[in-house]
Amino acid sequence: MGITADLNVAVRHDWSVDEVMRLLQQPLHELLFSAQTVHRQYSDPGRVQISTLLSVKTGACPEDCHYCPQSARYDTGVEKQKLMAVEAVLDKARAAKAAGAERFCMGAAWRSPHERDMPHVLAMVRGVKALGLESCMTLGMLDADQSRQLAAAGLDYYNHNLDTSPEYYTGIITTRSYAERLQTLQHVRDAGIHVCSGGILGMGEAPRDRAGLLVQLANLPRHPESVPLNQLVRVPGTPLESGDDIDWTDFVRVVAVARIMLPATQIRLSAGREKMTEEMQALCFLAGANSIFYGDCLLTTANPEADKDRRLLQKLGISSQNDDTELRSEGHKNEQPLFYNAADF
Ligand code: SAM
Ligand code: DTB
Ligand code: SF4
Repeated sequence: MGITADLNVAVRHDWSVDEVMRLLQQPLHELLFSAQTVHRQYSDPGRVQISTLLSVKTGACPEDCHYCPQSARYDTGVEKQKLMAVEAVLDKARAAKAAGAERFCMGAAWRSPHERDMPHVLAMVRGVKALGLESCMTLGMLDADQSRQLAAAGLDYYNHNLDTSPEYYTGIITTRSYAERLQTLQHVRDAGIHVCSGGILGMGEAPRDRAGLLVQLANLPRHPESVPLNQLVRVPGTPLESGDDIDWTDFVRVVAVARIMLPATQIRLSAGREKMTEEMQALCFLAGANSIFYGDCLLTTANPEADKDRRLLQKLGISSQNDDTELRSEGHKNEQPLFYNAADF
């Protein structure tokens, strides 16, 4: 196929949808080989970054995202919860750190944060940083001033997903535009916060929409430092409660192509792992995924139990990125992995 030579693992910002479609259509073995070639030039394939999520404000969201259990428009049975107290959030952050998380991600079911909420979320960021954790927030749309305030508090990452291609987007969300999402990402970037932006696969989109999403992310002026790839969690009561799931090979293909297009980015295997087999997750890691959400719960839905994930990573010989234990004495080739500090990753 010869695509590996052409890739030249450069950090590019000029991808076309047709070009990405050709990559997505590669036989899986060719694509995996190319993705691994890129991955090994930028990262240790035996390490994954570990993030833990907490919903700090749950449900009653005014937006209409068709996938989301937290929209006030759908009857999903999600229990509403007002913005949590800062100390309660920090208790959860301490527990996440003790369990081995490197990054603590706080999510709020808002269209955008209200001014009265800002002092509280800023205190959460400062508190999480003081624990020695990386901080991430996802609070909806931000303006320039809110972005600067979060940056000044020490926020490391802001998550704001493009979700899908611009073309497919209008059938999924009507209450905010794609352009508004891009504007928030620009504010976050301008404020000096790392950008975390990705999408959801399995919402009925065509392969061309998957390519379109990846092109949007890769052609940003700077690549997002973090790209979460979620497999749709179908929640009863949402407009997307039923439909055909994405085929596992297509999901793995998107991970591999994301790795090729975004060589230095952390690619997170995010929501949907509950329904993925261990074999599929292993293939996603082989395709270049190098981050996961760790902990029994995502925002409102289940994630694999922490023990199960620990066992899976151990079986695969993968350790956490912040683990000081030297896995391999030299490089990461031809060495038997020595298992890390298994008690806490
Ligand atoms: N309200 C904020 C916003 O939407 O910007 C932040 C929280 S929102 C729940 C964060 C992201 O979670 C969404 O952009 C979407 O990509 C993902 N998400 C929500 N529901 C999901 C589901 N059922 N399956 C997979 N991903 C989902
Ligand atoms: C992201 O891309 N996935 C996470 C995080 N960013 C905030 C959220 C997944 C939510 C899955 C549905 C739920 O648990 O409510
Ligand atoms: Fe609200 Fe975010 Fe859910 Fe959309 S994804 S309904 S903005 S919580």
